[in-house]
Parts: sequence; C-alpha cells; structure tokens
Amino acid sequence: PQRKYRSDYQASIYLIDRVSLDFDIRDGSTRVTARHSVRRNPQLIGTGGRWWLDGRDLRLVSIAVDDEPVADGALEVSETGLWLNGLPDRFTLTVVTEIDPDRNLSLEGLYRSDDMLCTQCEATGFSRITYFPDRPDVMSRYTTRVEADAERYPVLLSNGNCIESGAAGEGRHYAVYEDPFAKPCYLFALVAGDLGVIRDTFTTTSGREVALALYTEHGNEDQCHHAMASLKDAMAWDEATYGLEYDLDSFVIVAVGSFNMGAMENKSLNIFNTACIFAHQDTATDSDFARVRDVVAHEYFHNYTGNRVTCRDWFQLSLKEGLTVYREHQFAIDHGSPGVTRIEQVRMIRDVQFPEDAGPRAHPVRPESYVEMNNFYTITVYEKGAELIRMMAQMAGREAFTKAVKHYLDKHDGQAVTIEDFVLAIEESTGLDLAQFRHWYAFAGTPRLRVSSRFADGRLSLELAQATPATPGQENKPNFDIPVSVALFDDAGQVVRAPEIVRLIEQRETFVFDGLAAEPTVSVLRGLTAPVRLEFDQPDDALVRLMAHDSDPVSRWDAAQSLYMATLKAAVTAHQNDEPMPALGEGMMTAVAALLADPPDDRALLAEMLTVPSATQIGEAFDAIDVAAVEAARRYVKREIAARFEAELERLADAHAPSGGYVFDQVAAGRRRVFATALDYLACLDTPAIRKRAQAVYDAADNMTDRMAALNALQDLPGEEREATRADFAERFADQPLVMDKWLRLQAATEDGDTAARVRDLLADDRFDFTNPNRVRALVGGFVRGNPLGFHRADRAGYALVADEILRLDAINPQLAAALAGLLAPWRRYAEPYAGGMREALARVGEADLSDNTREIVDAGLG
Ligand code: DPP
Ligand code: ZN
Repeated sequence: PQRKYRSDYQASIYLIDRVSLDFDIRDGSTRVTARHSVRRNPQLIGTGGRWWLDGRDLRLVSIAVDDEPVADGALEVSETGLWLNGLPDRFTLTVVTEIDPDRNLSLEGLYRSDDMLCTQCEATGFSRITYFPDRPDVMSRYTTRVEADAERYPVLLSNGNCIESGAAGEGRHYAVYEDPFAKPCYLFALVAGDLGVIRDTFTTTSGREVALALYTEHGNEDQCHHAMASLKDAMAWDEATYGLEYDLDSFVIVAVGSFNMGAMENKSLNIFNTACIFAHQDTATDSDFARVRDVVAHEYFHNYTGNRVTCRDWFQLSLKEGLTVYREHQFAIDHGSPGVTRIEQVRMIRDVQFPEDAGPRAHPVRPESYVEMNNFYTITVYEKGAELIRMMAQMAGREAFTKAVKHYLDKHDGQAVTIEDFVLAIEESTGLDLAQFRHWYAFAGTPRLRVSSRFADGRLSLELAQATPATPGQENKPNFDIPVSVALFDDAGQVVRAPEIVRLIEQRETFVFDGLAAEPTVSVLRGLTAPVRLEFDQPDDALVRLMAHDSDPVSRWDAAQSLYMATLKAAVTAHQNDEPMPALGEGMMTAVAALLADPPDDRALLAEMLTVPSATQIGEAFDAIDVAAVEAARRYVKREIAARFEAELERLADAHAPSGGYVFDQVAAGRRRVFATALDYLACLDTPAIRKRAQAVYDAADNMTDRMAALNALQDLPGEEREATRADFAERFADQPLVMDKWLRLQAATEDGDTAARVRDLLADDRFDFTNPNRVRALVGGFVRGNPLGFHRADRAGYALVADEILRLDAINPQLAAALAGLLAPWRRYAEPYAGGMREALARVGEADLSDNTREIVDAGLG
C-alpha cells in the first residue's frame, strides 16, 4: 500500500469544467458513458501532456480524446487507475466503463441496497464508477442521464434539477438531471429504485419555494415524518443563525438500508442510512429521535460548510467536518436541554476521542499522511475538530465568530480550500491571533492541564500548567493555546467572579483574583472549554458545593462525576488487591442525597447526574485497564447506591412513571430518562418486585424508549421476565431490521457465561446479515462495546470471534473490517491477561492478505 503525504500536494494538471454522465442500468451490468470537457490548469505553467485518472474495479470499454480512440501507446492502465499521454491543452474526454453494482459489496461507488441502486462516493468511491481525477479540488458542473427498467426502477434521481424525463422504449425510461453548482466528484449521487415518498415544501427567507422529498422503500413512509420536520427545522435554523439560505429548488433525501456511514451530504440529494432517518415512537427511542434530528441537520448544513466551500484535499477533512459538527452541536443545543446536550458532547470527547488520541491511531485533526482515507473519518477529525472550532468561537464571542464564518464562506465560495485558509479568514474577521492556536491542528494527543490554587489575604492564585504526552511519530509537543473558563463561588453558592476565559499560552502561568472576602470555590474548564484532561485535586466539600450550585449544568455534572470517580477508583484498587470493597465516599453520599432531595428542574440533567461514570471513564483513570476490576467496581457502587437510596429511587420512579401519550420533546424525554435511570438502579437489587415492574413497564409501553428501559433493567436478571419480554420483542419487531438491531445488541451485551458462543449462533441466524453494516455494528460492535466481560473472557474466545469476523468481512467490505480492527488495536492500554490476548488476535489478522484499509489499522496496532 502507498502512503500519501499532505506535503506532497500538487494541483491537478487538468481541470474538468463539465461532466456529462450517462448510466445505462441493465441486469448484471451498468454501462457508464462519461464525457468531460477538459482544459489544462492555467495556474500550472510548463506542465501537461500526461494525466492520471483514478479507477478501481472497472471494466474499461473505450476511451477517446476528441472522439478519437486513445492509442495503446498513449494509455497505461493499472489496478488503481490509468495514465493518459500526449494530451492537448483542451479536449473532450470520453470514457466508457462497465460496472456491476449487484456484486459491489464494498458499499462504495454504485451498489445495490436491497431492491434499489444507490451511490456513496466520499471519499473516493467515484473512481469505482468511471476513470476520473478522484480528488476534491477538481470541481465540475454535472449533467447526468439515467436510464433503467421503468417497472423495477420507477424512481430515478441524481443531483440538481430534473430537466427532462420520459420513456426509452422496451419498458425502459430515463431522466436527465442538471446540477448548476460546480462540485467535486465525491458529492455526486444517483439513486434508482421502486420507492415510497413523503413530500413537503420550505419557503426560504427570500421567498423561494423549495420542494422537499424523502424517499424510502415502500411501507416505511410513516417512519420518515420526524426526519422531514427536522430538515425544515434545520433549514430555518441555518437562515436564522448564519443567514444561510438554501440555493436550489429541490432538496431530496433517500434512506437506504445498507450504508457504511450515517449519511452523505451529496449536493441536493442526500443519501442516508435508514438508522439516521427512521423515527417512530413504536420503533425508535428518544436518543434515536435526537440522532435523526441532528444527522439530518448535519448533512443539510454541509450544503454550505462542505459543498459550497469544500476541501482542497482529504487531509483537510476537518475543514468541513469539524465546522459542520460544531454547527450541528449548536443546533442540538438549541433544540434540547442545553446542559445535557453539552454533557453528551463532553462525554463523547472523553470516552472516545481521548482514548483514540492516546492510542496507536492517534493523529492530528489535520493528518500528515494516510494509506486509506476512509480510516480517517474519525472521532478526532470530527469531534475534536468541532472542539477546536468551539474554542475559537469562545475566544471570539459567538456573534463575532458567526460573522467570521460568513466571511470565510463569502471569501471562498465555490472553492476547494484548506484549514489554513479557514483559520486565516477567522483571524481576518475577528482580529484574534491564532498563531499558537494552529498547533491544535498539527499535533495529536490530549494535553494535561494541571491546576493548583492558593489563597491568602483576599487573593486567589490559580496556577495552570500544560504537558502533552508523545503520540506515534510525534515525540515532542509544543505548548498549546488553551482557553480555560474560570468562575468563583462563595460557600453559599453565590458567584463572586463571573465566568471568564483565560488563555494558557506558556507551559505554566499564574492567574490572580484579588479582593475576595473569603476563600472561594473554584470552577475551572467549565463545559470543557478545551479538549484537555483536567488534573485538579479539589476537596469533596468543594465538589459538593459545585454540584449543588454551579451556574453551569455541565460543571455540576462534572463535579458529581469526580465524586463518584473517587469511590470507583478505590473500588477498582480494592478488587485488584483482593480486599473488601470500600464504603461509599461521604462526599458522594451527600451529593446523591442532595440530588434526590432537591433535584434540578431539568430532568435529563438529573438523570445524567445520577449516572455513575462509564466503564470507559473508569478505565481511563488507570495506566492499564483491568476489565474485571472496573466491572466489579461499577456494579458494586451502583448496587450500594441503590441499596442506600432504595426508597428515594422508588419514589423517583413512581413520580416519573410512563403515563402514555408519547411526545418527543425535552421535558417528556427528560422524564423518561429519569425513569429509566431509577429503574436501572433498582434492578441492581434484583428483587421479585423490580422484575415484575420491569415486565409490566414493557407490556404497557406505548413507545420504544420505555420498552428499552425495561429490557435494559432486566439485562442482568436472567429468568422468566427477561425471557418473556425478549421473546415478545423478537416476534413483535421481526420485520423491522433496525429494531432487530436493538435485539441483537441486547443479546450480544448479555453476559451469561457463554456469550461468545451465542454471538456465533446469531452470526448464523437468519435475522443477521453479514453484508449489512448496521447488523454487523449491532452484533459484533455491540458485543465488544456492550459486553466487556464476554469480549475479554479469559479463554480468549471473544477476541477470536472478532478476529474471525474481521477476516471474513475484509474480503467484502474493507471499510467496515478496518473499523472492527480498530477495536483490537489499542491492546496496549489494557492490563494482562487482556493485552496479550488482544494482541494475539490482532497478530493473527495481520498474517492474512488484507485490504489496505485493514492493513493500515492492524500495522498501527502492532507497530
Ligand atoms: N457522511 C459523512 C458526514 O456527513 C461524510 N461526509 O459526516
Ligand atoms: Zn459531515
């Protein structure tokens, strides 16, 4: 495999102004005729004549320059593309290829998903359709003609406006689409199928009426209304918040069952995983509803941040993804509980991004090199990228930053640009100096922020110090520019210093707060103002005060997490040393008691604050993750809390019990979350009453959220109730693949002594489909992430299972296989015997003949 470097960037020697594509869809084969008007890039002087076109798994039927077949001597074809030699300055290139979407299980390029054909071209799927410079800086205007059997494929879609359609003889028909905006080929899309549709319209601020359509396989239309409402919401939000108005007369979404990603922002023709569109109360939980809303918004927002202004090369991916995730986060905060929405974002960064940044796959938000671009659609590029944007927004102020983003979009409209272009535009508009801030883009790793405070004579000295551990290929780290929000409170919880942002530029700096009547309680890094690990030893009483009074809900939650964590860590150590479990910390008990006695109005916040840190979080607190000790500690602490507060938790559950009449809104969802949390605690006590109660909740549920709450509560309680509810679930939702994914996850997450064998049985079950990424993520991903004890079994059967699936999958869907390999790669973080077992499984995968995708991950893990 060939490694590509950011520093090797060269502009394309030829540019393509116009692309004309003709898809002739037939059984067994699709013929693609591409005609391009090509000219030499005027910015490159003294080059030309020779040009590289990417192409993979294509049958080249013919290739002609100005309608003359290219002579054999002027053509060099290889597995990854072809060279053309002796080219003039301007010409028409005609390429005819044949592809077979039915046999394309990679889910890149043109492929079949159930009964329809669809495309996925980002990052480099277009080169599986025709020979083309498959790079985002070649932007062209596309006209696309699609012809297919009229009965089998009544719906034919591509980007832009339909300018012509009609019968084509022999029971066939055609449609022609024209996209007025120049775009890179990764935004090309095509769909052909027999589809149901729901329609709506949106009128933009300036009065343009946009036709909206959402297509899906027949019978699923009633699951699409929430997505449609979310789309209209997102369109209105982007006008109100950024002044960005939709720029075409139609916007179409198609939901497909087999999709590697969540969704794709193709110009005016978004293609979505059904998992990010379908939302009905019977089949989707509150979190599913929220996810659908946010992903629909995310893809819509790409129309400006990604499509109108795109990336020069794939090293710049965070240019569009970091910014669009940031916009999505803002949208989510405006549509739910602001505090809890931010808490979820913070948790994602800490639970997933920090581990990635500390493991074998650590890479800068703007990577320096890659083998396979698909391996870089990571939590670092997306979520850490969004945090970098958020930092700049906080330093500039939200209004100034919004203005700066518009300046960037105006300045570079219609261009393919770099992260540097973005940062420069932000500096120009806001006046910020971001020289040192740029290190965030160039260096991997999570900085540690050490805080210590001293108080004397009415003066608080806050010392901040930073240090960043080495990451693969980057031994030495510079000082980062770290915005840290600070607020001070008195003992009664009153603010004595309003929140402000200080910037830590040097390795170590002291910030002084004068004129204080008494020693204040310090609140720092409020809401995670920078993606750093905070090291600040605060006494329990300070944490209890922050938990009760901090004006920032995220800080209240964070203080609670610190209190839980102290007891959890002590429990892990006790388990490791074969000692009796420690008594629950006093600070923690005070905090939980206070929370239950005087809960916050925001019920979702109450649920979050009552939830102990995840197993991942606990593991992160240790140099080597001891899976069994972490599990034992977490179970112990939860059970102790449940035992001590049983009566209060019962009352909480009663007060928030399901009452029918499902609506998805912040208040109702918050109440359901509290109920699920209380039920989960009570289930730790495993009483006959709680089993009965969970079963009754399941039986009476009018929505999937409550149903799942009951199933989750019964998760670790083998017996009649668990069997009965699961059996009912499997039967009731047998024809709903996305719901059966929840069932697969439940099975995979249940530790009953031989989960690995049960998962192997399910892999052979009819309800499982190995070629569908959602099924694989549910069963195999659900096993690894949802069942630590089963996956990390001492006999290594869990590791062996995952290694086998990686190998099987790599032959058909390398992108997904590589993602699974990423689950074994961070073995070094684990204690023995886990580390050795994971390593052995990874090494076995590494012995096989692998795709570039999986090879890159495995080599990083073993390296
Ligand atoms: N589909 C992915 C996203 O929207 C890649 N662009 O983030
Ligand atoms: Zn995106």
